[in-house]
Amino acid sequence: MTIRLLTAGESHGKGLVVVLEGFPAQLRITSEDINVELARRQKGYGRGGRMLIEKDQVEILSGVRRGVTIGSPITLFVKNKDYENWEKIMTPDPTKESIGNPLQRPRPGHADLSGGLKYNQRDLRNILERASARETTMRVAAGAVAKKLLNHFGILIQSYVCELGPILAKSPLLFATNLNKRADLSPVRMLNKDSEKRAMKQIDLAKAKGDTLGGVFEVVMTGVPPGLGSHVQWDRKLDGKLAQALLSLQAVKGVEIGEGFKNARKFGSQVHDEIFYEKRKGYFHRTNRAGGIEGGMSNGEPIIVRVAKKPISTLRKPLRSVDIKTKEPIKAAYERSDTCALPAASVIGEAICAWVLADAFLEKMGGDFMDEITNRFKSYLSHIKKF
Ligand code: EPS
Repeated sequence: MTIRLLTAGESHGKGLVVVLEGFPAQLRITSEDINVELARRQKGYGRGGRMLIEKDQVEILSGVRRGVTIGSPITLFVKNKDYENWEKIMTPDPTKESIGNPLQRPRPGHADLSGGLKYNQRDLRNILERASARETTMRVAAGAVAKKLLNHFGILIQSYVCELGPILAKSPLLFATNLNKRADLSPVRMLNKDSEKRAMKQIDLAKAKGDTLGGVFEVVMTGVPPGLGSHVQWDRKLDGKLAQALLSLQAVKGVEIGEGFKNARKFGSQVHDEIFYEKRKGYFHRTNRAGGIEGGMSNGEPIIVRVAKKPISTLRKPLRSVDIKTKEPIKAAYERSDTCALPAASVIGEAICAWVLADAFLEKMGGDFMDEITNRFKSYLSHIKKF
């Protein structure tokens, strides 16, 4: 691992922090670059009341001087505006005041029960506060920095929603550079107006029923040079790293690289992407069923990952659970949440992939400052051209 990332912070605590370690010097980055991505994460049809309270704005605490990285750890901070309403409950200081009723009705599907058992916490708030997807604010902030680096080398990371609950959306025929421009215009990040309408209706239906919805989004990475990741060891494989990182996103239950599951039902001759060569283009494939990764390495084609997110587990019409104090059957706890956070998840997915790709890119190219990395990148590209 060349670069490291650690997030901290509770959903209703004072704020959220991320420390990025190992990022090269000389990268141009401003709060505004990060805020644009944070705002994208806050959007989406089906979100709950919290997004009306927050307007996530980053404060850069270290690692950047006058809009340029200096090679030291980059620390980013985002304030939770809602803390004002939670201070009595969430304050780190011992206080005589009551901290409110302990939460003791674990939600099926959430971290509540497993976390309570593991950390011996009888107030399950001590688990849910950190398990909350509010944490993804900082992964998006980190992803914004990673995207800045990748963009410098012509690598673009975009996403769209392809399935929302039972609604299937059409995939784009071409992965144009304006994929995000189009998806960002849709309240559900779908590229097709008809599916968008149907998806929004489905969210309305879920909301009316006190229920929630998940779905599938796709992240598309273009301009990735061949040779990121490695075939030589299990933990250096790029597909493995992407899958691990994406599965660490709250509520994600499945990751597919390219046409992974479809391919499993076909003959090999119908699956593998044949190799061609043209003097101007170099080596290329006419199909991309592998999703841009072969042997754990990028192969120069767009990297495509599909990610399945389960419906949010906080239900207004709760499922059956057990009171951890009385051991009596009881309905699970409910507190404000989203009906559907899939469009936001797709933006977070971009950030997560950006981080993994930036790490793989820096591992391959090496270097501690941008000019050094640029020279190495150019030399690698000319090696590929001659190969
Ligand atoms: C989120 C903030 C949370 C939830 C959501 C994501 O805020 P609150 O709990 O105050 O409503 O909206 O978290 C969950 C869905 C979850 O299960 O924890 C955010 O900032 O994205």
